[in-house]
Amino acid sequence: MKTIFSGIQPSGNLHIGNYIGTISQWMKLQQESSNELIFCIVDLHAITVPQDPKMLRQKIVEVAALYVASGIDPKKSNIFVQSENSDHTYLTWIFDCMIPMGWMNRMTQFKDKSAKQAEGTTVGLFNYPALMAADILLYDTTHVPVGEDQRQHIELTRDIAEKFNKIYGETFVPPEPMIDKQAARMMSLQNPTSKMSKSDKDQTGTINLLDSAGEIRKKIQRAVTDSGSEIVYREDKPAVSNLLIIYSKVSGKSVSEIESQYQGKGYGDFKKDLAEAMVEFLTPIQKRYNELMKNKDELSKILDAGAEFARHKSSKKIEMVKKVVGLGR
Ligand code: ATP
Ligand code: LTN
Repeated sequence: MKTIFSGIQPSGNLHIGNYIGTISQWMKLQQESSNELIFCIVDLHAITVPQDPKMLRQKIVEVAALYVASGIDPKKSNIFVQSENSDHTYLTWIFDCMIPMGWMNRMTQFKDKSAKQAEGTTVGLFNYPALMAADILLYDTTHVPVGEDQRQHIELTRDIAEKFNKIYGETFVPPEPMIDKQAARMMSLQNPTSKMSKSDKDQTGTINLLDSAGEIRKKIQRAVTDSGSEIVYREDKPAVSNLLIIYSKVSGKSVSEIESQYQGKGYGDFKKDLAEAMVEFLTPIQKRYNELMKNKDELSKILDAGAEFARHKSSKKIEMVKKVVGLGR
């Protein structure tokens, strides 16, 4: 049996990169009935950079609704909000007291994110990977489906588990990352050298799951392409290759099928069809999302049940940790 844990920050609008890179992997894992699945809305991670409190609370509910609308089935998966289980922050402190500074200093995402913080970088942003390790290790997670940018954090999580086990005896399961080779790093439609990101100030390169049909058509129409007119997946064609993967993932066709479909045709036809495939793909997700947001009772019940499951499972791990570390009486 696999135990799967993953999370997304409610720090903005979920986009097609989040969906293709992670949520679609979660859906596949959901099809194996023996898996235990835990999907978290990591609001404590979101506050590592400034957030407007009202907006944050709204985004937490929106992200939860998008998980369900995208096909995460609450009968098969547990969905909960990170801050509703304080065991995450408790375990983070214990990890803080055993992680060498040097390990944290190596984290490349911190370097990127802190460079963007105009108001100064917080200790929380530096400590972010320790909280992520706590998220994962609290639940005896065996596999963590994420995008490529999270690989280093999962390697650190493994190192923390191994170090803890060495000092205090077998307590944590070192987890494996699960990264979809093709979809691990979807790029901005405006700049194929930078990752599609929800915190990107310029959202014209990002297709959000809740974008209207008009916005989707406009963004795809304006997407940058490469020199030459061939529609092929090739290293020297990063923009077109990115669009081909997106097309493949939203239409269910393989990349080579799409390449042959557009042999001898121009970018115009390709982009027009891609936009329609995207609209067709997102329409049912948006419909379900709107239903969930209209009547929040269903969502509340899902999140209450998820939090209860999470607290129940993690409390046993915390008891064990306190005992081996020598905390309390
Ligand atoms: P931010 O811009 O705030 O860092 P983000 O868009 O990178 O946000 P996260 O909440 O950090 O999104 O990531 C959620 C999940 O989606 C992670 O598993 C991450 O690896 C994955 N992910 C994010 N962006 C992409 C992308 N462009 N391609 C593939 N996967 C992605
Ligand atoms: N750091 C991740 C989000 C995240 C996560 C996790 C992913 C927090 N905790 C645990 C997988 C498992 C991010 O920013 N994408």
